[in-house]
Amino acid sequence: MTSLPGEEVDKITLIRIKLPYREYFETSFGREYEKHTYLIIVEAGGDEGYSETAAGHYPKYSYESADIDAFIVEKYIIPSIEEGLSTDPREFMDKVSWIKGYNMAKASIEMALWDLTAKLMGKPLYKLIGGVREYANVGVSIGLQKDIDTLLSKISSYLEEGYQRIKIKISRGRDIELVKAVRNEFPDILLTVDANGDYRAEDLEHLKKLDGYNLLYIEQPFPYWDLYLHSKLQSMLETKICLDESVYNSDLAKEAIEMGAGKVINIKPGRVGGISESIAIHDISRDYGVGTWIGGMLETGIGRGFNVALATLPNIIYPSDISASKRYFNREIVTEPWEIDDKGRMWVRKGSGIGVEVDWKYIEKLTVWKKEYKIGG
Ligand code: OSB
Ligand code: MG
Repeated sequence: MTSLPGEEVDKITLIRIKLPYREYFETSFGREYEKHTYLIIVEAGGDEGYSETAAGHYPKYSYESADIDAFIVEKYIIPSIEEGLSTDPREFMDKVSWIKGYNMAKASIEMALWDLTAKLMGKPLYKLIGGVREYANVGVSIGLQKDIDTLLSKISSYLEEGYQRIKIKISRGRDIELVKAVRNEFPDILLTVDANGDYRAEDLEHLKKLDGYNLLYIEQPFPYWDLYLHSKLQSMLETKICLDESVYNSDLAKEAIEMGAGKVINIKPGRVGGISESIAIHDISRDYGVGTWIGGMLETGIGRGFNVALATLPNIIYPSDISASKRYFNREIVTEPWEIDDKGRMWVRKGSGIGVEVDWKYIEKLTVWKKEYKIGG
């Protein structure tokens, strides 16, 4: 990476918000009815960078949550940087590397620094990080539904909208019959399943039944810490395994690939600690011939801007979990909702950084609390 501007950061603002989802989202770890996150604003050189934490209302996807991350920011991250911070995201990561874990908390600031850096350079973020196209190829992730008919009708309307790939959530006891019904109705679509780590060693034989439905891959069948079981299942299957929760840094990406724990990697910037680490995982996967895509955390229009930028990288060869704003929210916190075209592409914004305008009036209504931290002398 070439040299980045490195202005001095003046202020960091954290705004804890909640906003309703259009409908609840159910996975093997439970239902979420509202988006809970905090927004970050970093200020330097008269410009502002934005981001949000990917962590949700409760620590169910991982040990992080919006409130836990806000605490980590105030208690450990701010004291590590308050004497002075340059806008270079890599310097920020060095300063907080002593804090174990909490990748989403770190990423919430690292990503705002990338947005700000791109703005200071007057460049769209996707160009700064080496994107090779001006759009993301996108699919949709559909939660567990009340019955199979509802699932099938949702799939058919998302396909009509243009989504290139359908992912359905599965869990122990709610799997084969869903896949069978979907394949029956839609024999040729790009189809994947995501278990969010619900299965255990005793399910290995059962999971073999997922072979034979022509799935593009099976996402995260086992808990995040269990690369061994993933490698065992991968050796029993024709279908590729895709790792999500398990891969939280680039060393793990390399080792998971080498031990045969998966043949596809879902990259989420929050989960891995930001944009730099996302690029590192992207590059390592490419070196091994492993395809990647960008995952989603039901982000607001701010987080989505980063996901779209990352999805323009060359080794993003599968459709990403990046859907239109209206799939998540009745009203967005950015002034222009994200949309897809009829070929299932989401186009990057032309402005510098992630290129979104924020609807501050609406955010005021969604605000639970707000804090400001002065940085440097
Ligand atoms: O496992 O990919 C996941 C949402 C929240 C937490 C975990 C996951 C998801 C999704 C939704 O699948 C992806 C999206 O549309 O943002
Ligand atoms: Mg997943």
